[in-house]
Amino acid sequence: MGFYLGIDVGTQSIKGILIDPENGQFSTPVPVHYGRELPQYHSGEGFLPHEDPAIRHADPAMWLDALDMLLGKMYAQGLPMAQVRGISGSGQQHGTVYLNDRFPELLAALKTDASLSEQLSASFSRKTAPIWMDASTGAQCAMLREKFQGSLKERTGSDAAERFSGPQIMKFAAENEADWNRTASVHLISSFMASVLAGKPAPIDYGDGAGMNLLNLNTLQWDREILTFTAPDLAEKLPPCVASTEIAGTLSPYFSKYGLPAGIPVNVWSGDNPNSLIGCGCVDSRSAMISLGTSDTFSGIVQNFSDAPRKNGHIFGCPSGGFMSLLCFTNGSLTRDHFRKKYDLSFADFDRAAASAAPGKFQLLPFLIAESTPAVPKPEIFYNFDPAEATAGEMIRALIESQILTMLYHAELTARPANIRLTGGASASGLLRQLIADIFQTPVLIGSSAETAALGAAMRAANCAAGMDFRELTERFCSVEQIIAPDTSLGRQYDSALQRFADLLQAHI
Ligand code: XUL
Repeated sequence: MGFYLGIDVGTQSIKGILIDPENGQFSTPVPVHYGRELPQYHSGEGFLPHEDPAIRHADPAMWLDALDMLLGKMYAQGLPMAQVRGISGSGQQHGTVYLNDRFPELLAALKTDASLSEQLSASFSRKTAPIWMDASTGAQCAMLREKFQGSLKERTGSDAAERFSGPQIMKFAAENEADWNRTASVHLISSFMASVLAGKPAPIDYGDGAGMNLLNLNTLQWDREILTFTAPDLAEKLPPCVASTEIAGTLSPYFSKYGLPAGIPVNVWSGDNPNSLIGCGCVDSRSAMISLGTSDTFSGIVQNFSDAPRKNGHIFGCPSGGFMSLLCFTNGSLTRDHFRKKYDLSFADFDRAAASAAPGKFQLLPFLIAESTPAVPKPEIFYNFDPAEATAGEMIRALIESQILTMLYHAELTARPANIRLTGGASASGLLRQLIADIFQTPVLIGSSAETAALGAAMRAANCAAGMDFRELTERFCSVEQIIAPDTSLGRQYDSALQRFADLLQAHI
């Protein structure tokens, strides 16, 4: 039945994985790190340096070069590219790519003797793409809130959020009128990359489309009234929005240079969170997912939009049907890493230092960069202890525990989930695994792949191109390798830590 390719265009790197559904096996993920392998883009952490910490943009040509480099690496490694029968992908959510009217013609004319960036850079109507870490649209969010009040969340599944595509488009259209007029289409990173593979403009899916503050989740159509308020002629500039199971087109002959067969189905791409939910093996509302990546996220599945949590976070389409809830905590791994470097510790010593401190003793609000949940536009750290008196271990434990307590606090759980599927780079840490189990008092399940966004994309490719059922794919690819049981003797201690964390939040935010 062949192989299926999943590609994940993340914040700091792009990754590819091949799955073989017949044997339930997947290849070792192949990565390209933008900062290290594409230094010409000066984007060490995946975005261009800017003196204003609220401005976080990337050069979209970097993602094109990364795609060429990734497929080149996979081909050179001898992976069975000629036997690939379908492709799908995952993009960091919310980022927008602005294209002029030459985009369709340049896509259709791709030649194998030049790179993607050489051939497609002339189609950008805006040189840079704001990514999900951008928090510069406070004024636009305020306008959206004033105009639509609570109905924005009732319609789009989210209150106005700085990083969401709608407020970003609104800002660009208002501040750069001439460039906006030259913009013929606005794509998400996911639909932009799918367009490149398909050699023609691709639709946006309900999973990633819901992260724009523009899609009405009651009707699954772009909300005309919100579009009109956001930017002139936006309705004409957005691709259609479709279910995540749809085909975007067939693979452009350009990719034959990497041994891939032209004409195989390209599934519409989705966001990294909807893809991770699939790759993690979350198939129903009993499981929750925590992803510890550049950002930390907490997600669950609901069948109906009307059943979704209402107060915090966001609702997106779930690629296997229904909807997913998502809480995004911007201060994830980058913040853990900052503390690790501050104390000059290796990863193992970082964990050891935290393990040496007492559980649930101190809490802090770790907003080292602008935070999404709760919305905190300016970096600031608040403590309920004197940081000058704390040991490195106490400080690190306070950070990690508070990052988990904020998930529990904001998750609006009516009952603890039956289990938590854990993914993302930092999920390799034994300490983080145990602390999540202890603080949530819920078993934590570790799957066989940490690259759940790329794996989920590959599983979606097999579903789209070969009609394989998601439950069957989950059984084959999402086996549980390890179960971490909570230490029930710590339940009471963490209940009071949660109360102290809530008091700290209420005192400052
Ligand atoms: C979700 C969010 C991040 C990005 C990058 O709303 O902003 O999780 O998708 O991972």
